[in-house]
Amino acid sequence: MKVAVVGATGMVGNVMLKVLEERNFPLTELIPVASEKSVGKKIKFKDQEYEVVGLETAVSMKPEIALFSAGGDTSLAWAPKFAEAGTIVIDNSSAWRMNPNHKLVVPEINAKLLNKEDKIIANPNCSTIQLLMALKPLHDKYTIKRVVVSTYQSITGTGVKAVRQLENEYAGEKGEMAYPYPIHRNALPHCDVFQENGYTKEEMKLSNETKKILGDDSIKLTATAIRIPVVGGHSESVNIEFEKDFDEVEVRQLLADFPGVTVQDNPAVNTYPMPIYAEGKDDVFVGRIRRDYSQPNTLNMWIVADNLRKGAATNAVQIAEYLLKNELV
Ligand code: 11C
Repeated sequence: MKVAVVGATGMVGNVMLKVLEERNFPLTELIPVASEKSVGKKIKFKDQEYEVVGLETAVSMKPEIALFSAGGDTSLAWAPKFAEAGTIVIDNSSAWRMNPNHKLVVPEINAKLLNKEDKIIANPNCSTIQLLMALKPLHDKYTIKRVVVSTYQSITGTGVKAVRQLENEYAGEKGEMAYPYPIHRNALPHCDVFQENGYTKEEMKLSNETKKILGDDSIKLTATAIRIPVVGGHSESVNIEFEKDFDEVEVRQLLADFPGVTVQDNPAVNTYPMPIYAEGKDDVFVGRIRRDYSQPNTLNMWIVADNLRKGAATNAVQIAEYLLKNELV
């Protein structure tokens, strides 16, 4: 099993390599792929060194699977070339997510849709993945009518330039800016670019991807996405109105039973999810679970996950594992 990691020198690519190694993914050959300026660099994987190659070379090596995290343009241009060469692409960009010919997959939710025809599979946006991991078991039981979500997103979602901006500002040094304003000691109500409807792209991804993954266009979702000076993960304050009434004890049980979700909810001893705890972990953490007293059938909760792990790399590797387990590759 030859596996290519496209964007291997980037933030998500780096975590993809880590996750492949940790989960002991049964690859026989790793093909780290990056842009021309990184070609020839060495990457260590399982005590072995691999040389970074360019995209053209990687296609000619015909990997069985390619995990892509190199941006939408690279994905649009190169994923079809890999697919033509017989490679299954699992793509972490937004390029294919809303394309009706491609599946948008969170393995715990809808991997069953996958079949041998799927050559380019889309990995959802990080803030969508963690939200849906907590919504899915509740939607199945009580049917979601409307969701109001506010996100508190890690600077790692923007990339290495944003991490450097925060570090420079923290150290009181000048440097390149990833954001239009300082991020240290600040909160920016601005993730990704603004659209004509007043929402940002990130906010609309939450709504559109939710409908596609849950296979239910009737779910109403409105989002406000905020960037905060945090590194370990994204947090989300979520208010959900259901068709049916729920039992709080059952809600906790449904969440605790869902694979990949950990309930951290004991206010009496100040137990609740936080990015500082979620960092480096694969699970999605849910807490502050409580009935919204202001209207019927409505629940509040707080969801935290490492956006580079379950929000990106881990989800992509889990898709690859599913393909393997079900002989789809
Ligand atoms: C952020 N969610 O935190 C973004 C990063 O569509 O895959 C990932 C963007 C995407 O800014």
